[in-house]
Amino acid sequence: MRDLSDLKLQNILLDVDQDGIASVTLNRPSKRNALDLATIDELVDIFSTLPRAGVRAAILRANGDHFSAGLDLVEHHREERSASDFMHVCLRWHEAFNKMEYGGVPIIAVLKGAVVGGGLELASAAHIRVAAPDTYFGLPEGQRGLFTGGGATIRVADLIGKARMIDMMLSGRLYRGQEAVDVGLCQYLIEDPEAKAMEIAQAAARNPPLSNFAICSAISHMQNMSALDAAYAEAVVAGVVNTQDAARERLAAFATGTANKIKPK
Ligand code: 1HE
Repeated sequence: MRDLSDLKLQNILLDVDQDGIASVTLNRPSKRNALDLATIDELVDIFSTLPRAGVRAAILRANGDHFSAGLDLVEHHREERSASDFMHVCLRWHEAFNKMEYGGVPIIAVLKGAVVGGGLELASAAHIRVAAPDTYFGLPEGQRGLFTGGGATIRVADLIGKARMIDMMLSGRLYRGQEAVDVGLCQYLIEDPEAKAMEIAQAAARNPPLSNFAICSAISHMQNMSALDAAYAEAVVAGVVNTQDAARERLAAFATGTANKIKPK
């Protein structure tokens, strides 16, 4: 187990509770949790370390009224970056978000206020999105003379489809409320998203870590494969996961009638 306390963090708070559930809290509320390069570096560090630190699930949340206002536009303006500089910035964003999506630890994002631009790219790298009623989603890159650079063309298009993403970027359309759920930007819209996210994280944490690893890594990898290769990879992963000791114990419980049944409450 690597020690998470070795990480040097300025813009993000990190805490792990007794059930192995990590709270990863964006903590730049005075800047509406805009993502500067230092914050992205911290996300890389955190999400590279979590899977090897025995963490069973993570909740990604933010302090202040807004989840994230996206790319730190002031830093971007100040740095006067070259094309090559910004390409490397984007590659670092991809490193952070790929560590999240492919790391094998379930990540539940708690959303509120603005989830815009790079903030939406960050949220879409989580595995589950739980939104408060005041949450709104936007891709204002077009209005700023910018383009997405943190994976929206892959993950946001995957969530809502290409046509809706292009509409958001061209027209500045914002999604909120039930419509945001209906198009796929979030899965839950709820008065107390913190409590809901914790409930989901605790449920996920009761699954064997190897099962969660497959769910939160293999599915994303398989989406990138041909159907033939994905079917092959699925069989290989299932061979490993479905014969683990933790599965044998649970199957024995089912076979002897002591396991829970899968029924709506
Ligand atoms: C920021 C940022 C930011 C706020 N970068 N500093 N993202 C955007 O286009 C969204 C830009 N932000 C906003 O539209 C608004 O700030 C909000 C609607 C999110 C919030 O409004 P409000 O009235 O609560 O706050 P504010 O007064 O606008 O901002 C408060 C402070 O946060 C202020 O700093 P201060 O030092 O003057 O107090 C703002 O400058 C700062 N702030 N948002 C830097 N984004 C990999 S490519 C991704 C490309 C994108 O993400 S494009 C989308 C960019």
